[in-house]
Amino acid sequence: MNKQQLNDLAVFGGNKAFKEPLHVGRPNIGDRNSLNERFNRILDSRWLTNNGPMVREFERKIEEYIGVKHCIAMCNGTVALEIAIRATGLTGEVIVPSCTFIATAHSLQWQEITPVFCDINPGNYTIDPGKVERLITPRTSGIIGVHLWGRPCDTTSLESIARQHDLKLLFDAAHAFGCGHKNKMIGQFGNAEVFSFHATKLVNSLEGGAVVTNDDELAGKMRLMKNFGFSGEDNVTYIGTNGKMSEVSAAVGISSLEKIDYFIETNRSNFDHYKKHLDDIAGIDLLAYSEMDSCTYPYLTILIDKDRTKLTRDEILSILKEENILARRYFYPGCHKMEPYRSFFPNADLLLENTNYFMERVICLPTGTAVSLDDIENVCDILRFIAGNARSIKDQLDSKPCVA
Ligand code: T4K
Repeated sequence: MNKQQLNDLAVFGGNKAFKEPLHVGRPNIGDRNSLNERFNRILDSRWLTNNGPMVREFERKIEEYIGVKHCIAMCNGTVALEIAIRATGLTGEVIVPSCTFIATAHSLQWQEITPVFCDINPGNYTIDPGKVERLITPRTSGIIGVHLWGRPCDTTSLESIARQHDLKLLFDAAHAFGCGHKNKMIGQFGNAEVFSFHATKLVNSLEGGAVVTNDDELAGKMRLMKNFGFSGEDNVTYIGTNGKMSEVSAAVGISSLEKIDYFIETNRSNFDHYKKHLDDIAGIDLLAYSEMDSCTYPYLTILIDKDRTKLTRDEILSILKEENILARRYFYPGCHKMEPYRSFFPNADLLLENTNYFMERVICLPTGTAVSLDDIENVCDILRFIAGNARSIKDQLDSKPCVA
């Protein structure tokens, strides 16, 4: 890092710390040789989609990895959620956290099911089971927990509430492929769990997703639903959609899955490096992962306490952006503050105190195999410089507002 004085910051005219943008979600890339070999096999076979051999192999490998009976691969995580919701028979109202990516809520509302937003537990940032029960009404048909940023929900409490109130329980596990909880892999909880294999995820298939379940009947329904409801060449038995994963996506997914240990190890080492270099910066707190769970460290999340940093989260984000550090405030401002939910539930804020607290403070920093330890040190040094010079930066920003 080469920042000695305020004017060295790019926001005040200095050189950018990174010549090229440092993204949050740079994809992990699987082994190219095995990938090219798989692409050739696909082209030679002229089987490009619709439950081809690559998709079946990807599904089998996921079933083995997670230890579940069924994996149904799909074109993306959002469609996988929509299909899981429909196949499980959810209707009316479903309780979900607001502190999640908008796809969790949209996959319900898309089917005219009302997402009822629940606050998160400040201990692990996932849906607070203690608050779920208060939201149950006669119209409630289920709960969707989200293993946010790869942190497992309190599955035991949620399973108990679901059993007691005869509700279905799904998990949006988009961030949690490869994570373990209570000596089981994520994917083994609730009626079904949904993964995303989007480019930015630990394991990716370009675009892709999957539902995993131990329920034979549910799995059968989802297989039909993802292929227009066809149960034979010209026999449609369900309303369905096109949720199929292509062979190319499955090939990328398999090659990515083969490298998962390396991806996890890199994320862990990145996390440790951030921890070491951020540890003593006042007002910047790195969110820990629980030692009780086995983690993949997919998101590197910090909270900014502006009372201590003297700069707001958004001011710090703007300064980082000028340095070419494209950090993100995932998942600001919370689903309840986005349309159509903001209009549906204008008073949602009153019940979402912890969600609002986190959404105002969170920053996700770059991690993954495209980020080097030097990059991380550079990011941390800049954060340290910002925190150490916050008052003068604030004065200079106020006199010359930054445009980022
Ligand atoms: N549930 C949850 C809790 C989720 O987080 C998500 C998706 C879903 C469900 C739905 O799963 P999918 O239907 O997506 O499978 C991204 C992703 O689009 C989304 O998959 C993800 N969660 C969400 C957290 O992040 P954006 O709008 O931030 O993505 P984008 O394209 O701006 O990419 C993020 C960063 O990654 C950028 O800095 C650029 C970089 N990037 C991205 C791509 C696609 C690359 O360097 N290379 C790439 O190829 O939403």
